[in-house]
Amino acid sequence: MSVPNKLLTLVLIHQNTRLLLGMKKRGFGVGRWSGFGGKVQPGETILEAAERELLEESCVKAPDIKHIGRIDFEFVGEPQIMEVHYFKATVFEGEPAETEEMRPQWFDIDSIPYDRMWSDYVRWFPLMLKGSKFKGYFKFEGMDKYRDYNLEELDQS
Ligand code: 6OG
Repeated sequence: MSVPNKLLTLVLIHQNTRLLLGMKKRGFGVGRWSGFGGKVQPGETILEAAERELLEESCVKAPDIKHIGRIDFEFVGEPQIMEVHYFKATVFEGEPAETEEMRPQWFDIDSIPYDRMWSDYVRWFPLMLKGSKFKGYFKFEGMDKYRDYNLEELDQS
């Protein structure tokens, strides 16, 4: 029997040459820099979940948040696919602040800490930075390496 996908969100705030990332302080992906996001709850849309998680984890709201991509992650040995929906924003309201889950920090787009991020980031980040939409699939073996992947660049967003 097939298992329904686990729906997750991830939001990137990108302003010209800088990008806001958060250090994950607990739970899945702890110790890695990442965009802000989490699980879609029953009764909310994916967009609502993206906005809620962004606020909960970074203390900012992003009025121009836009869906830019989807990647399905398979973990070898696990039946459930993680379906992650990516969003991008260029403006925000409020001040990024540390929460129980994340410590936000601005990075220059020339010094993104790929070695301390999920290893898929280096593949799709260039598409996100240049304003393209994308769709992909990664098959992870453990937490660090992926065995297979494909990534398709869609139209410019
Ligand atoms: P919580 O379960 O803590 O949210 N996430 C990943 N992001 C990328 N780019 N690659 C991965 O490789 C990821 N695995 C998880 C999705 C988890 C957050 O971490 C992201 C969510 O934003 C497999 O609520």
